[in-house]
Amino acid sequence: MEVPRSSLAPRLLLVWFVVRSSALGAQSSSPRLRLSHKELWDVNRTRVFHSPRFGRGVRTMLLDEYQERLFVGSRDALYSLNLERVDEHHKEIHWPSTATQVEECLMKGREKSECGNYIKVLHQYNRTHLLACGTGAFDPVCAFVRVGRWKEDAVFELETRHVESGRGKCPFDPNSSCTSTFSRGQLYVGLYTDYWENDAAVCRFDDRSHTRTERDDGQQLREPKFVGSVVIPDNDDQDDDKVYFFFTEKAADRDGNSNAVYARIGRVCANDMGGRRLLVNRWSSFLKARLMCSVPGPNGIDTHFDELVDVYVLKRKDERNPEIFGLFSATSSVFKGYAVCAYHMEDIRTAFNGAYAHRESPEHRWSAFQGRVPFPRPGSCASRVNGGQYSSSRDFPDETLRFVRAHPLVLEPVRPVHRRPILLRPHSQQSFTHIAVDRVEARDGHYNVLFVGTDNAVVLKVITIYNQETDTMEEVLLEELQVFKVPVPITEILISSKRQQLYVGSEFGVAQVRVHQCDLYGSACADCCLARDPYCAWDGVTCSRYYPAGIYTKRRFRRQDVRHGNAVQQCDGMQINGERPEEGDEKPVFGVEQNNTLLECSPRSPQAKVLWFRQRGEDRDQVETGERVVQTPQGLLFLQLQRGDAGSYLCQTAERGFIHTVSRFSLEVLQEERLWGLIHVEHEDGGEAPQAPCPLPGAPQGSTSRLWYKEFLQLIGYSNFHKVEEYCERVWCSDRGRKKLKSSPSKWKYPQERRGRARGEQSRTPRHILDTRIGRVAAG
Ligand SMILES: *[C@@H]1O[C@H](CO)[C@@H](O)[C@H](O)[C@H]1NC(C)=O
Ligand SMILES: *[C@@H]1O[C@H](CO)[C@@H](O)[C@H](O)[C@H]1NC(C)=O
Ligand SMILES: *[C@@H]1O[C@H](CO)[C@@H](O)[C@H](O)[C@H]1NC(C)=O
Ligand SMILES: CC(=O)N[C@H]1CO[C@H](CO)[C@@H](O)[C@@H]1O
Repeated sequence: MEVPRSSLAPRLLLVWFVVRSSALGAQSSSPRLRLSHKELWDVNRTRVFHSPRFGRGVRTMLLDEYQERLFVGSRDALYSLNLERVDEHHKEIHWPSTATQVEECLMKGREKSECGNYIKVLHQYNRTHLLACGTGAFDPVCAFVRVGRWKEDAVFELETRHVESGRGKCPFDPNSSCTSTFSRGQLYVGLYTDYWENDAAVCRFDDRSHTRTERDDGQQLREPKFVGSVVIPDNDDQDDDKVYFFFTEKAADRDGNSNAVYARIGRVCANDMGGRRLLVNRWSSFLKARLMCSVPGPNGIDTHFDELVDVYVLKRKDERNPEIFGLFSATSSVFKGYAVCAYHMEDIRTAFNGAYAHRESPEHRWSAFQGRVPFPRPGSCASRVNGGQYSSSRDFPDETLRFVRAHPLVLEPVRPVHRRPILLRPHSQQSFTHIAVDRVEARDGHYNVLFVGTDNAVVLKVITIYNQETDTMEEVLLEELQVFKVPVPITEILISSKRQQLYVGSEFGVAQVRVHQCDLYGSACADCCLARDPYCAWDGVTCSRYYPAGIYTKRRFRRQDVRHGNAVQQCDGMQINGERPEEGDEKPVFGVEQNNTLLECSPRSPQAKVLWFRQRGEDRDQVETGERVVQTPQGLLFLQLQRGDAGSYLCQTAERGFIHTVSRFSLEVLQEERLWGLIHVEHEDGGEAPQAPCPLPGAPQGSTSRLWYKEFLQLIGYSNFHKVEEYCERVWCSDRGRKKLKSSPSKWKYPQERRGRARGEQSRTPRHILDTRIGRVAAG
């Protein structure tokens, strides 16, 4: 139903509250893994193509698995990238606007940057050629690009002799919204066809003919923003293929609320040639429906996400029934919310086969058209399904054509699967810009893995799990990947399931990112299970790629529980694989009396809860925190350390019922006077001191200020020699210390530690904490 959308903000706020307190929003929004760009590099999971001449980013991308190339349209350039390694052996076509074009563009008062040739349309035209169209300095152009038939042909050339006008196929303005799809020699486009952006149209072109929507017809299109398009067969008869367009348009409401918009799905027959006497070169089959994505609220008032941001069509084996994912936003002056809804073709077809929306005049409400509907049914195709009576839309009776022209809207909206979003961010700091979906077979079923791009170079990897019993949706945020160094908006995401790669486009370039890197979750069974990543399973040794049964039948067993993440059940009685076992070594930590000391422990997963215990003999008590002992995200912080604080501590994480001991510490408390005395002596003592095992950090090479640490140990009267020695090595011989850490057999690294080390810092510990740590003081 077309319900006018008036006061959005209060409703959204209400929903935000409801969602917050309901099971739907009860999950934390922390990812299991958060990887910075540098970290993605360090683990060899990404490559980035960034040509020096690469200007104004990615406008369009085309994946060609057959030729193993990724074609990219940019400003004044087309690129052909290597799918395996986007940053190696690329080919480039320079295709700027002509000097005349630029001159005329500038004369129209446009900026120089706008007068570039922005490639916005790029399709596989035939076995040997691509079709490319660009804005050509507000004078759209189209041309063929020769790519050769075989990958060995290795050609990439613009057919410069046949550059033709691209009017109607590509917009004038580089920023204009535009969508296109190509099928069987036909180009289907949704765009603004003119310089002033007055004429929005959905068009079809082949070599000889074209079809389009009516000009200036607010019933068909009203200031649309085009988002996506796809050709989907209805049945075995090709003549029944439909082209679907996704867009947002202004609502034509009684109350004249000019800001209200609706998300739409529009549909035409792929073979629609228009009528013979009526609707010449106009669609005889254009219909549209509202694409609904809303959250049920109390009192039956729903909050609607009406602005379609992006759409992804997940192809299946059954070509007729892909799954459709829409990324929506709802904006108010207060905040911006996002939602992802999924749609089944069955529901889409039902809507289009249902009642036509009708109203007597713009002052009336929309209702179902009650009169006689002509035959063939308006909006259907000239195909066998219609009795084979009509070989072309040109033969359709006038009555059918007149009806479809007057009733382009169907009454029932298309509702999402489960009648609710599968992903909901009612209150988001980030803007979501793009979505792509991969279908993954796991041990306990199939999962749709969503990859959602943001405006700050991040891709979120998420699965959502529907619980039938409670009719709720659980969102599992697996990874948060920062795919570009700079926080640019993500403008494209393509997936190669075959290669298990994402190709992500932005202003900065094209990044290739592997969709999974299971070992990063940790090598223990529990870490792997708790991650709930359908791509990953524990194979008895490591967390690695999960292959469904039959592909690698040799594998004895695989532990994975995506639905519940029940590590207790999956990994019961299993060796935690030598990784910080329950009875592992205690890490010695030295604090100075009256000073601050941090026992560092951050959980593997930001989703885990950290618990601190103090061990006294057999007894283990939870540490009482308060003003002096503070639990921070970096660990347990002691302010003004006291002698009584000395003892054994352990840090545990709890996650989905699984308890894991992360570290054990033995905290020793040193007396301040003795330490100070010692450091002073050393500084004044000069060259006579015997060689220290390594120079003090910051001290010039060969400096006299060297510390003989054994003497130091004796001075502070330390009995437990080994531990202190180890401590000193760590503090003073930091390089060696780091190397030692790196080569340690445990592969696991905490995300935060990794991040810290990558930046050449110790950790993300705040500066003031670092500065008060004994390491600093002792180092002088
Ligand atoms: C990095 O990954 C590529 C595959 O993307 C592989 O060919 C290469 O050997 C890897 N390099 C290292 C150092 O692991
Ligand atoms: C497009 O829009 C952006 C911001 O909305 C603006 O900065 C830019 O100049 C516009 N034109 C082009 C050619 O990108
Ligand atoms: C593909 O289309 C181009 C442009 O029309 C044409 O020159 C070429 O011969 C075609 N190739 C094939 C294999 O049909
Ligand atoms: C040995 C040591 O670390 N001493 C420091 C303890 O804290 C005080 C005040 O915070 C410092 O002045 C000492 O240098």
